[in-house]
Amino acid sequence: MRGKFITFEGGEGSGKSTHASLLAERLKALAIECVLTREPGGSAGAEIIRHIILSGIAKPLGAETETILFAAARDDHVRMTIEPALNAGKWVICDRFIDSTRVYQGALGKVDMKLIRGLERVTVGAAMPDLTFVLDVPANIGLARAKTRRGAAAADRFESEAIEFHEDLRRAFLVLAEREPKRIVVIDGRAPRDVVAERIWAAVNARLLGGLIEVAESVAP
Ligand code: Z5A
Repeated sequence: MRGKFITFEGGEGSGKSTHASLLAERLKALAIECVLTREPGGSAGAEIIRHIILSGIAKPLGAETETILFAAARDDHVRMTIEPALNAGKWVICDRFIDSTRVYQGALGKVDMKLIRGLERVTVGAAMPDLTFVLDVPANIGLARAKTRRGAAAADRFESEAIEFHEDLRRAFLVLAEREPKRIVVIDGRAPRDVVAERIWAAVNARLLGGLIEVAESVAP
């Protein structure tokens, strides 16, 4: 049986990496094999493209070119990592995926949605997420968390954008979630880590495991 595909989305420092990894551990504890991956990156070719994009050297080439670079990375990632895992019955948990392109390059970068949807059709194919979490935190909280975690290292291409950019990102993710309620679940990422983790687990259990696993009470998203 084909595995399930779960993605985590949201602004900087919203907790995507933390919760993608906690969810993978929880699934493994139930003997569900899973692959934890990320975008941009997640395969050898895509990691090279990640380095190019996040260094900022492609920024002067414009938002369309960056969009095409993200798509090239996704194409390699889907073919080399995601599809083989899903076909082998493994679950795939990915830190960022198509919704990041729709928001960063589409809603904020003003790249034509026809180009974005066209690239999605070519790169994603059947690998559409079964479930997507948008971790929602105010931009100032997310950026402060990302800064603490980064320490003395320099901010990357997107982290160094103005606070208004990050607030617009937050709103754009919420708009996407409103449009696709069957796939996208919004989780309040300001809550303590274990509360957020329980809310995510409750949604995975209800939507993908048929409610078979007991979850802690009082975990409504
Ligand atoms: N991008 C794009 O433009 N288009 C695309 O199509 C794709 C991506 C796929 C990738 O950056 C960049 O590429 C990204 C969008 C763009 N923009 N930027 N920058 P990245 O992979 O380097 O970083 P990121 O995806 O933005 O994630 P992040 O900044 O690493 O944050 P995070 O994964 O959401 O958060 P975290 O690392 O799990 O947590 C941050 C800190 O907060 C950490 O110390 C945690 O311990 C702490 N934390 C987590 N949860 C909590 C709670 N609940 N309470 C308190 N503290 C917490």
